[in-house]
This record gives sequence, C-alpha cells and structure tokens, in this order.
Amino acid sequence: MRGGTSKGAYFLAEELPDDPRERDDLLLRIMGSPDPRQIDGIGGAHPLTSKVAVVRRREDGVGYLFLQVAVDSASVSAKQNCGNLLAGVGPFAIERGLVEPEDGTTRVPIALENTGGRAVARVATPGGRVEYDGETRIDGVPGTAAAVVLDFLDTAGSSCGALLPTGNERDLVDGLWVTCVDNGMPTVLLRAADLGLAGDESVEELEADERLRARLERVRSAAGRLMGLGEVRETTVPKMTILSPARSGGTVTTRTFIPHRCHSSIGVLGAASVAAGVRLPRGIARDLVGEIGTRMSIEHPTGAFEVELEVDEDGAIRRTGAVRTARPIMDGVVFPRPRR
Ligand code: NQM
Repeated sequence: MRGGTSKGAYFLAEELPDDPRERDDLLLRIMGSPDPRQIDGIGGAHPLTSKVAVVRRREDGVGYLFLQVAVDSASVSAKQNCGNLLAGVGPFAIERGLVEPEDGTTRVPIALENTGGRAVARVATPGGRVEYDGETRIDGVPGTAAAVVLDFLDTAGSSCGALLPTGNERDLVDGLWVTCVDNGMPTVLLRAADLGLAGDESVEELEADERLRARLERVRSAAGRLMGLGEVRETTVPKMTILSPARSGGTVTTRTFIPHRCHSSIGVLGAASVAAGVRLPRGIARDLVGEIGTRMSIEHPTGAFEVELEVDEDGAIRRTGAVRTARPIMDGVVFPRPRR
C-alpha cells in the first residue's frame, strides 16, 4: 500500500514468524535487502519505499508495528514509528476483517507498538466499504484520494521520555545551536544559516554535499547521546531537520535527513516534532517563524504538510492531528528470496 508519502508491505502479524530474528530475516528476503537496487525483492530502493507494517487485532482496536527495512544493509529496525504507513493501517485492518466498518466513517483505534503511543484513524467507509477515491491532495503524491484523518494522542516524549529530551529548549552541539525535540519522532532541529545553507536547496544538492552530511552525522551522534538514545550510528533516529524561513506563506521551510538520505517531503511524526519545536520560546527556530497558532504549515521539498497541535493551558501537547491518504497497490502472494 501507499501510506501517505511512503510505500510499504502490510502483513497480518499472525502470518509472520513470532521470533523477531526469523521475521526480520524473512522481511529482508522479501524486500530484496541488502542491495542498493533491491532488485530481487519488492522494496523500492529508498528508505521511504522499503517499509513494513505489521498489524494485529487487539481488544481495543488494532496494534501496528512499523519496521524499517534498510536498503543496502541487512538490518531491520523497530526503533521508530512511521506516521505515513500508519495511514494505510486503518483501511488494511478493515479490509482484513480486524475492524467492523460503519456506514460513513469508521474510527480505528491504533496502538503504536514501536513507542507505546496511541492514534485514531478516521477512514471513509460509505456503505461499509473502504473508499479510496476522493478529493484530498497531499503534497508529494500525484492526484487526489480519500482523506484518512490521523489523531495522535500522546506523542510527546514517545521515544525519549520527554518532549525536550535534553531538558533544554536549545543546546550547543559540535559548535552548532540545536533544538532536540520528540513529539512522536526524535528530531534535531538546526538552522540552515548556521550550516552555510539557504535552506531551500534541492534534495539532490543536499545529498551530494558530503561535507554537510559528515557534519550532520557528527551533530547527530552527539545529540543522540544527549537525547538519551545512546549510540545512534546504526539507528534511524534522531532525524535531522534543517530550518529556514517559510517561502510560501507557511510556518517554516524544512529539509530533513532520515537520517542519511534527504526526505523528498517530511514524515508525519517528523512534521509533528518540527511543529512542537518551532513554537518553543527559547528554541533555535523562534526568530525564523512568525506568529504561531495551533495549525502549522511545515514547508518541505515537494510542498507543505499541515499539522494541528492541541495544547493545554500549561503548554503540554494533548493531541497532534494530520491528514493523509492511502491506497492499496496490490494484494497477493510474495515469493521471498531463498536463504543463502
Ligand atoms: O515521521 C520517514 C516517512 C517517514 C516517517 C522517516 C514518518 C513519520 O515519511 O511519521 O512517516 O522519517 O524515516 O514515512
């Protein structure tokens, strides 16, 4: 299925091995990793198209475990969430009979097994059938489709234990001022100008800049430790988001490394974390953004991502909302590469 701006293989948990090592070995052989082209599997040769969703029935809805299958190494990581693949979980759960559809809209409560959070997906189900066609456009996906509305209920500190994992709104790391934030995705915010960038460079330009990538990795490694994530060289979090003033009337312009490739748009929880980070009064982005309301438009290389934050009187984030679309692309039998 395409889920938001990502694409992945969705499985019922009961159809995969229980043992995580066996499961991961099977998924590597299904996706065709390790191989930069994933030529012998169904992966799309980019982290955004080498993803897996494992869905199971629960008393209070469904459970969703996200697995990032590395492209050019033999590793599968459960250390992060993916709000984009999440968009397909509600429709998949209804299609597979895990959730009874309503006539109109079906609310699917989803336990985020990677981080322990909760989300609710609202799926269009006129006449009790999932509707994929619709008028909703999300930047980074051609055409329009039916909206899947996602509400995240307790994302602050999902992986690091606190919205501000270092305890500070800004930290000096490897000579750069950064804001470390976790509103569903551990993210390090940096200012483009501090890196000698304008901030609206193309994905290709940024990926070709080896000095920049090496610098980002040094900052990431030190910030990861400060955020309580330990040694992050082999993990996909924290993400690195470079900020500059908005170009198209939004809140801020972003370029995000996830963490080694530059995202063609931005992750859902990545955008939720940026939204939470740019509103901090002493954060590094405060002078880059104007007046901030509950709705923020996070600009990215292929458009903008709207995030809605519901904040308590004491400043705590109660709910994070986002609109996505999803679509099944094929349904059937996959033939894993045999074990060597
Ligand atoms: O942040 C990419 C994506 C993601 C993750 C990544 C995501 C999220 O765009 O919720 O969706 O940051 O690795 O799918």
